[in-house]
Amino acid sequence: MKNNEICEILNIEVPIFQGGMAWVSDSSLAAAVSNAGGLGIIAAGNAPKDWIVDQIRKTKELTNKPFALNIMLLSPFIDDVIDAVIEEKVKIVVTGAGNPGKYFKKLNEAGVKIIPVVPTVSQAVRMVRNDGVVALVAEGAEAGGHIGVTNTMSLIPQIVDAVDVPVIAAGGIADGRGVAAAFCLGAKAVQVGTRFIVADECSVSEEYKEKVIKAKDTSTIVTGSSTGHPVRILKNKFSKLFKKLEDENTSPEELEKLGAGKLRSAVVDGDVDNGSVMAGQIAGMVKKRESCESIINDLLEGYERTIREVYE
Ligand code: TUI
Repeated sequence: MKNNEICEILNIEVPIFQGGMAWVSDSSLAAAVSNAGGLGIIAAGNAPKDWIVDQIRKTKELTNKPFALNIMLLSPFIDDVIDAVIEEKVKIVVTGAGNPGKYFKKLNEAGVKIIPVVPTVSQAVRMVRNDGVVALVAEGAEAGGHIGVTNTMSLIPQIVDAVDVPVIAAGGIADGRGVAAAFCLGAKAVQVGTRFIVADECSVSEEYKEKVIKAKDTSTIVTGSSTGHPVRILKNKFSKLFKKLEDENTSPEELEKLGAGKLRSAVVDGDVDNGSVMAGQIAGMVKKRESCESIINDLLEGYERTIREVYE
């Protein structure tokens, strides 16, 4: 699995991506994952250009290895983010939460390797028609944050069959068994989000980490389906209220107001009751705080153990 097709394209050692999670994936987390041989990803989220430039520069100070920037296409600063990519010479961009079509030309001219995250086969097919798209992340609805509707088990093989670029599987993967399963479905790499939230190098509040560690298999719900932006999130006072208001047909404008700034409250201020604690369904299995290197080694060892057991 090491040094496979994806590793060759991106010049990384291990085909494991750390998910670009808004407010969570900063230079500290991304550099630690890249230093451990995976692909560290800074999340631009809704952040302004100066924060993004600062994080890119910090990451370059912390690692000589390849890293990526995740661009959240709903960001109000999206044009500035694209400029930051080009000015700071970021070599790999992962896009999410929308169609990056408008930005392909600019990124491609700058020689950026583009890896769109897609939740459907039709999006996947559309994305690979563009120059510069070297791979796709196929993200199943087990994932935390903004999601589609199809689950990983069904989504991965269908996207693998539909495109001729390597596919990175995401959504519900947090140990070596999940990595092995993804590879069995035809993926050439995995993207892991939730497990990296509790990594030593992840700067989120202790309260956020504790909330993930305490989660069970049934601890997430999906809010925002009525506004067209479904988000998987841990159950708490905030998400239950949001869901209740949604069920009562509250207007999208009011819901948007209610949600504004809530991810930051949980990640930065540690308000895990009134804030938005995004995490995937696999949170129930994430129990241990450890370094990114230790997580990557465990994913690799677990993958190898699983494959051996399958063949026994
Ligand atoms: O982007 C994610 N996960 C995210 S982004 C985020 S920040 C946020 N917060 C609140 C509301 C919305 C976003 C938190 N988590 N994952 C990748 C992903 N991309 N999942 C689904 C999609 C996606 C959705 C629609 C990709 C393309 C797409 O295209 C729509 C179109 O118009 O073509």
